[in-house]
Amino acid sequence: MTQKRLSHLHTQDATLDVGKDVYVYGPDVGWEKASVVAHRPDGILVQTEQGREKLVSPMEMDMASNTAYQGLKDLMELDVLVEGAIGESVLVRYEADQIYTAVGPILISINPYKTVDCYKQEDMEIYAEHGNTGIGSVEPHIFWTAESAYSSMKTDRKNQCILISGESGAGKTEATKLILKYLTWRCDSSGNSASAKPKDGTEEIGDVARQILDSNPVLEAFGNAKTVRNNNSSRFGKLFELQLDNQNLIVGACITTYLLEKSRVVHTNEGERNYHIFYQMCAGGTAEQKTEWRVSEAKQYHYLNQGGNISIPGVDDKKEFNVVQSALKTIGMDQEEQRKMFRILAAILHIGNLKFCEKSKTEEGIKVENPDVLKTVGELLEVDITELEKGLLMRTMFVAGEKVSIPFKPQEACESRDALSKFIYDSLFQRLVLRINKGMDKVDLCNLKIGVLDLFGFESFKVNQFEQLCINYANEKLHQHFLHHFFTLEVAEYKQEGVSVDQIQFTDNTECIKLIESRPLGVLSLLEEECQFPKGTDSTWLQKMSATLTKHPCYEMPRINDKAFIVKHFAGDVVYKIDGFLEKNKDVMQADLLTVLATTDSTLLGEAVFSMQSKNTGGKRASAMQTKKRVAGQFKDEMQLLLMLLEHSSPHFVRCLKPNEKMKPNLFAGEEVIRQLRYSGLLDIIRIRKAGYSIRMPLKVFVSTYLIFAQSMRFHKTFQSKKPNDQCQYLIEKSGVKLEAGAIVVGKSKVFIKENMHAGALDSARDAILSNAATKIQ
Ligand code: AOV
Ligand code: MG
Repeated sequence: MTQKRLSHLHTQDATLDVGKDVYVYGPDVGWEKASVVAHRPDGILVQTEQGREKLVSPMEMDMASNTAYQGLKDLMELDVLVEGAIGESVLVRYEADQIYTAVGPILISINPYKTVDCYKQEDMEIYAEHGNTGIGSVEPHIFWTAESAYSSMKTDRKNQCILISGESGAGKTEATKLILKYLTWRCDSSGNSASAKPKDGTEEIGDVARQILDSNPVLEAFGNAKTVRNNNSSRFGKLFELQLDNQNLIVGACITTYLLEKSRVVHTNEGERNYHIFYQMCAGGTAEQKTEWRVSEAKQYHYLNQGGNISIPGVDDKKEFNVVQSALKTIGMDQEEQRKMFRILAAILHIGNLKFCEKSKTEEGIKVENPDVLKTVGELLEVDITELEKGLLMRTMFVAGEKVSIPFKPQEACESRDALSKFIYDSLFQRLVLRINKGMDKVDLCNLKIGVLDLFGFESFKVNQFEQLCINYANEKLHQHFLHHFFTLEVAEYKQEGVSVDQIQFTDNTECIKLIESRPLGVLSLLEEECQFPKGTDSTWLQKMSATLTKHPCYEMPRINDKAFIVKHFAGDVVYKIDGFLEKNKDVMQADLLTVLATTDSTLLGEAVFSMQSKNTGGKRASAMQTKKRVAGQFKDEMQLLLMLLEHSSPHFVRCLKPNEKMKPNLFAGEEVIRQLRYSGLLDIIRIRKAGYSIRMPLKVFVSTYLIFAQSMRFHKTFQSKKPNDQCQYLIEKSGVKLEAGAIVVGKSKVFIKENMHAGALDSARDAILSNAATKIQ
């Protein structure tokens, strides 16, 4: 979505006099600092700080800031509010390895793509001691946000949630880990902890903290993968809830996950990898383990070698496998349980290598080309090999009440094979999350919660599909929550107080959300509907969308490719290719194969399959043929639930930014950073907060603070009989302070004051009276 810049200049502005400092805009470089050299008929000649001369139009210039060069801790304190100044200030900090900046209560974090030395024990101690006193006394930091969530919880006795957003690779997951590191330490060592620890040793808090921290390597091994945007991209969303008791100590935690990208198990694009755990097994399994799994090198497996990326620079899969195995132990999975799980993962790799071909020219039907692989799969899954083979080669149908078997074509068998792998992997992942929670969820002992939300970041690839639509939809919902918190509530408060709301303008994303989730005419509803038509295809779905949504402001048809549509997201336009949408949304698994899985002798697989079925059918044991809620519908419900939860907790926002697309340290692409700040609504927030009333005092507080202005009137009946808002008005007039129009507005229950300096002026006037009085007495 194109958004307006904060301001621009005109030739006659005094700020453009020769010799003045300005910011100039260039399409590739973004904003640069420069000074005015001369005025020419066709523009203004400037010299940039790098010494280049440029002819620019006043439209592409802004006046320079006198404070940005200092790299301000809080962007709200900038003297001029222009993009160039914001970029300059953030850059100055970035170059000094200060990756955090505050925007009022919001934290901006720029991915350093290198180790920065600010997460030590001493650093945590600083924030525990001073973090609650505001950004004045400490540097903005992820620990500062964590501390403010913790201290708000303590004082307000309300659930808190830290919401981390940003594009893929911006640093959300790293931020989440740092927050957990801080909070597990903080709530374990806070003043009252020592005396509050149970003496009988039944609830060793340290163990819970360790379990919480160790759940991360496990979840990352199973749910993260290399994409072209991030070598450790989270392919699922997660909400991590820390549970605290009435003494504010951690007693447990619970993880909720959202929509694991299943398709990655069977297919990866160029330059990408499957989930880390598979490569870790291949690289780090002992000889004994590998014999049991019958697994060799990663490059032997179709599921692992498609993207061409077997290893990630700087990552040692072998070492990671040891970390994961020991973390699995911490979360309570013993050797035997781990063994069972790895067998099933190994089975998935072998399933991917199964090949099918026609039996022969004369004989109808297909066969498995590599029966030895089939045998391995059957043994690892502990199912009957003949039944498994049947399930893979043909489908059972009921025709006029009679059971008939219809053989697949080789291509159909491959699809069915892949569906089997996806189902098994997803079931295992869900079970793993359940398993982690089983060890640490202590909701009964919990009094208040601090949530940390780490969703998959906004994505726009060359080819975007069903998964990207879900991911980007989730980001829209989160963005809406953010906007609602900062703007909608602000507008509502002004309106309620009878204060003019002219200045509050922001780029709302309601339309885009409506486009995606409206019923019956929204992208997801139409998809759902098409999935119900026996003859529905991706193309018929697109036709329906084109017929009904073309006029929507956030929907567009691409000019060249007719098998795609464009959604104008808050973070940019994304072209979605329609191929595979219906199939991914239906997510069907052959009933016959499900029946085979249900007969497994592996307790772990049986449990995983059962818990998956229960989840999809509301707890009833499903027959293999039972239909379930489709993927998009289920995801939409989950998002709805998440949003409800967020609305009932106090939010703290962290906005992660990518300094460049190359994943490189010390490289600041100014234009990229400003683009992210712009669409994330942060520039709007700075503008509105500055223009708006940052100080709000209840009428009574205002009267008692500035009562001195009433002087002799104070005890006078006429003053006492005035209504509180008239009293405030009277005090403002009597203060003698010269105020700009609208600088202070008396609302129905509060006095609204613009920026600190106006309150400062009132305070100075009051102090002057007080010190005068004091002198007189002396
Ligand atoms: P994401 O969670 O926002 O992307 P990550 O948190 O995985 O992004 O960060 C990507 C990579 O950036 C990490 O693997 C680190 O190498 C580096 N990084 C991020 N934050 C820091 C930091 N504070 N210090 C040092 N390096 C950092 V995605 O999950 O793709 O949306 O789906
Ligand atoms: Mg992540």
